[in-house]
Amino acid sequence: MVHVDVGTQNLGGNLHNAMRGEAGVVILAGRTPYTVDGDAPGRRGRPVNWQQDVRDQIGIVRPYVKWAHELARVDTLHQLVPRAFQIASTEPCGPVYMTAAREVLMQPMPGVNLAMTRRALPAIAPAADPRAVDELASWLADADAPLAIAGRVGRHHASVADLATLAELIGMPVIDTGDALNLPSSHPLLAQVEDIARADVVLLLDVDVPWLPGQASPPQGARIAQIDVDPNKSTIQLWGFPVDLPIQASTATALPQLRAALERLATPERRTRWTERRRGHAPLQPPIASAAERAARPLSLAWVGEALRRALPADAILVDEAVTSSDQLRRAAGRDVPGTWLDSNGSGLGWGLGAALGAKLAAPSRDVVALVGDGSFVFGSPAAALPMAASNAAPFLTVILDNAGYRASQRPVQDLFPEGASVRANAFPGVRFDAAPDYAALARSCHAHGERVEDPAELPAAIERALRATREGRAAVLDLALAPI
Ligand SMILES: Cc1ncc(C[n+]2csc(CCOP(=O)(O)OP(=O)(O)O)c2C)c(N)n1
Ligand SMILES: [Mg+2]
Repeated sequence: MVHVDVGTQNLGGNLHNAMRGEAGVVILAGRTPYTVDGDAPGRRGRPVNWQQDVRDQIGIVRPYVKWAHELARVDTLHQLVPRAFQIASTEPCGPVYMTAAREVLMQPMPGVNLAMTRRALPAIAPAADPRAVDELASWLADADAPLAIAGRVGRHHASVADLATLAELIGMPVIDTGDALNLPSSHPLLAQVEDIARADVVLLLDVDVPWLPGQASPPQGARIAQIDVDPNKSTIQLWGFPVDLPIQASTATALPQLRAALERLATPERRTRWTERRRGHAPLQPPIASAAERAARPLSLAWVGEALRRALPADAILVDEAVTSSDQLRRAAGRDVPGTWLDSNGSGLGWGLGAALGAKLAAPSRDVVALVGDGSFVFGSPAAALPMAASNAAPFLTVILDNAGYRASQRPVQDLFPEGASVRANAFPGVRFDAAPDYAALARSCHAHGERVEDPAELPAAIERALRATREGRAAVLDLALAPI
């Protein structure tokens, strides 16, 4: 619930994230009162009621919402409000937006009809066309080097096991983009980006950006198939990835269908081949921090990831907004249980703290850890998020990967202008923090446990102290001193 146009604008990048992450969020915003005089209760009475009367309030959110509506009458609310929830939670899920003026909200409603709340259900997502599944199965059965690229498959937790079983059956390596936990991070068939360049059949599963230009991409002759509830990527203007067999379906339904189709094709010769493929894939090396990494000061990411892996129970939920630290941490922190790695799927930083708060509210008995960059920590409004954690009994742990700046913003300057003025002068205005706050003190001022960690030997104990604080009901913030950018 947000305040008219200005509160809507404050949703900012998180509305983008909700769309990209297919989060079914129902947003209700005020709309300035319609009437100036007359006797309708709720008419205008303050300067803001004119100031907030903007030309197109819904236009602020239009590119990001699946549906938006100005609630103008009380006698349609019993239909429109359930409809908002229905649309938000039908796949692909996403935000919806409603506005309501005070005159509407203050009108009496004799006899509330709640029948529609039970009869406006999210639509059942589509299964895949059986002929298309058979065709895809025949491609995969006889491919030399099949490869799946999984984006949001693990949003449906049961699909993680479905993907693993399918991959194991036919010996198909899987790239997990990290948009969700798609395959357990200890799974032997996990693949890396370089493997794309060797694939002859590529299967895109709920993935928005399967590879990057200039990095590994499939060979010219590779056949590319896709299973996605929105294979057109209709919310992205230019997509530009070639697909030879786009199948519109929920992967939750289509992966078991595909496995059944492959079982039907499983002759003894093929099974032998699939087993060879499976054995031929070299599992990624388990990320173990070296002695040097364990002792490094400033702290190394390898050691941070390992210390977290040792301290956290298997069902702890990690919320990832670690930006340039994320890939390495994801591997090192080792997540095997579905739903234990959450990512915004978008690019609006400032999501992590609120997302961790939400995760903790949803799973109060589990440890919830936000992994955030120092920039992202500030974007996440800690002075709002931490007190909210206190007042809502939702204590989560925040780990700040503190490299004293925006590493992600410094990199393109170095890459695109290697001889440029910034590189030559080693000066990156606005990107390196020369007056950063004391994050641990900031946390303590917001009812949270707060510590800065510089000594690698202290890290495990500091994590234990912070986790203990959260388990005793207090949010915690660990500011980890990485090498400054
Ligand atoms: C709301 C918002 N503003 C700006 C950006 C652009 N941006 C992308 S990464 C980044 C730096 C993030 O810094 P930090 O969280 O410290 O992570 P690091 O890059 O240092 O790993 C910025 C500013 C963004 N993605 N979202
Ligand atoms: Mg940073």
